[in-house]
Amino acid sequence: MIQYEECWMESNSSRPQGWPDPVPYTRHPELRNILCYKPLADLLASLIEEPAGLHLNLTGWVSTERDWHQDSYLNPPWVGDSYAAVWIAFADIHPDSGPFQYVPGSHRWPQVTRQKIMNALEPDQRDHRWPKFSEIILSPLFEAEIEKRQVSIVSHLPSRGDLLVWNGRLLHRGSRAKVPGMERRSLIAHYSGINHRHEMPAAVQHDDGGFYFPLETDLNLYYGEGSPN
Ligand SMILES: O=C(O)CCC(=O)C(=O)O
Repeated sequence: MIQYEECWMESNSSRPQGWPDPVPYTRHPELRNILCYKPLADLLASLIEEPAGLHLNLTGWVSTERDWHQDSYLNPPWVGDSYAAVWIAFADIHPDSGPFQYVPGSHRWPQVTRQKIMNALEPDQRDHRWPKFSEIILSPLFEAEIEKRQVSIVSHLPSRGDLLVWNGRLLHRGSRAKVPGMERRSLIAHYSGINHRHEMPAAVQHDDGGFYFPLETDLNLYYGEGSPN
């Protein structure tokens, strides 16, 4: 199991539609075709200044309801800013469905570090569930920072086919749906610079130009003894 992907187990695996595991792109060429599409690969490479390798998919069709976080502290420290994520709308997104929200400019705030947040957790909270436990501590602090700085929160309400790219330091969340369970069709993908993930197998280049990490995960954790598709 790979650490960052583990971070999403709690809030990703029980959502309807999509796949409960974090790496369906390793089994489905259709996902690789979309997410390694050359114009997207070129855009990501220009932003992080190195080719970007795909390593995480969130494919459920409701909000993750994952509260405020930055992706940077969820990753190992050596990844640094060689990181970007994309949010692709598969339908027009309704404001009541728990849209993706972010705080413009928060990528320039002082950074939360993984070391500090780990130190703040109880020893028995430092397993794969640690991002959920860290939320309990961090969400009120992020809320207070938003209040203190008097900054606005943007609800991302894309039309079908729109694509948003965000920086690993950006404060963001999957907001709580006003209508519980309301559909929110999206494909979310996370990428790291291919030279910044030495703990992962070497990235593979897709025919279309983009890269992906050929990660293996224990699918029994997500599918029991059933075979995934
Ligand atoms: O849109 C969402 O539900 C949240 C996605 C998110 O926070 C992420 O991919 O890091």
